Amino acid sequence: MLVTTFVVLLLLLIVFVSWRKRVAERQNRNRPGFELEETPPTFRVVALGLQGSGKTLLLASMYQRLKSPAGQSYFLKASPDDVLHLNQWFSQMADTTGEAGWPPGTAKGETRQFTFTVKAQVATGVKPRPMFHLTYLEYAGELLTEPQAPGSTVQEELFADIRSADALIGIIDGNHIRQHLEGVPQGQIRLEQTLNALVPLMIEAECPVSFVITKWDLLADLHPDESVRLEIVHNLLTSNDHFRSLVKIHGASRVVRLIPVSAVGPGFATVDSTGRVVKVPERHVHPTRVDVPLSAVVPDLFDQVENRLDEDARRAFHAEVHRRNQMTPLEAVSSLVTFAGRTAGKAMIAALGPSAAVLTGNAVMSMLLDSMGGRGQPRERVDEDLSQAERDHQQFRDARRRVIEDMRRKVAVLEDQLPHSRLS
Ligand SMILES: Nc1nc2c(ncn2[C@@H]2O[C@H](COP(=O)(O)OP(=O)(O)OP(=O)(O)O)[C@@H](O)[C@H]2O)c(=O)[nH]1
Ligand SMILES: [Mg+2]
Repeated sequence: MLVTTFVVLLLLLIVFVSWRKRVAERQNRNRPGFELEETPPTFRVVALGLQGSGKTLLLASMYQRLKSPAGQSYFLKASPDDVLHLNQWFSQMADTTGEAGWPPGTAKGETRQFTFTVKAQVATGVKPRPMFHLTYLEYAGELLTEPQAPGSTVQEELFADIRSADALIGIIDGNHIRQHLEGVPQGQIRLEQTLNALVPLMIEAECPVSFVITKWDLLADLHPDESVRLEIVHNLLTSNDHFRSLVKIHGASRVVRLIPVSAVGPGFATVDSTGRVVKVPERHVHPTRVDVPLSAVVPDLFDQVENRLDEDARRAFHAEVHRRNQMTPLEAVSSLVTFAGRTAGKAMIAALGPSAAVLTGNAVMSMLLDSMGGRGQPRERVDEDLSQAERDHQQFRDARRRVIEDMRRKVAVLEDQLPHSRLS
């Protein structure tokens, strides 16, 4: 009898507690001004490359590849004015009829920041929503090597952008590598020049760094097996002391990548007897891996944060990821503020480095925690008991997680196909 009364009382208590919790949640939901929306954070990318190394064509080709969600869950949206420029470069590059030639090199005064919004479909029948922004600086390569004209500030601004970048991409001209391997002295000189200009700028960076070999199509004859081809290039680069020391320093806490790309694809161009890159008539562009360098930015930044945490902070971080997976969206939003104030949260913000992303710290933190939570386990269901706003938010977070997983997948495919793409 006593036991039955105790069990009944216990059940009543459980029912009462869960009812109070629901009432409190409902009150929270109706509280005016409670913000479920997150401001999409911005990650700044700077590609460092000398004059003629292929920065502009890579940018144009990358946008062309990612402007629709074909082959991945996300796509890039740019301003109409930026789209005009990107399309113009791409069409001129792709045109093998008549005298179209290549798009002209970027002039010193033409520095321009492209802002791409990474968008994804959150639910069927709903307009795609912005997940985050990526900015990409387009500038004249000569600014990296030539003295600044008196009174001009463009070079100073470029170096300030490099210092505040969330990711640096070192562009190495594949044509110079080809020349070097063929024993043409010019190739070796230009490659040395490139590394002399890039390594000092990258060595002190706190953000992830990667290297891109452009004009990969021009290296096709090096070896029939692409993996061996990259190994040859990898060995050539690591024979340079400065390059090797950069990889050693950065590789201690993060991945340093070597990504071979071609803005035009195999067989589109060739090198004539005077050493100029010329188009082959009637060929079509089939860009190679131009989407990978940008796809690696956010996953690499997040992995770097995790690698920089000490043992305790990492444990707290994983516990938070696990807890977050069980929470309602509302609980997840409010717990984020608490977590950001705790030691592990502060360590994470510090590990993000002096990046612009920190300004929108909570949104980045939410992205980071969610992206880790998605690894290997399905997200919790969309709870029947959630308000519409919470359900929307949950769907938004699920879509954002899919975007980052897709980006990770692209990098994983690269590593799988070309093991030498991992320098560290
Ligand atoms: N074969 C081949 N040639 C390329 C590729 N990308 C660029 N090129 C060649 O390299 C030249 C320079 O490319 P750009 O993209 O204009 O170089 P950039 O780094 O923007 O140069 P600056 O604007 O002067 O700093 C092009 O005109 C092409 O001849 C590529 O993927 N394959
Ligand atoms: Mg250019």
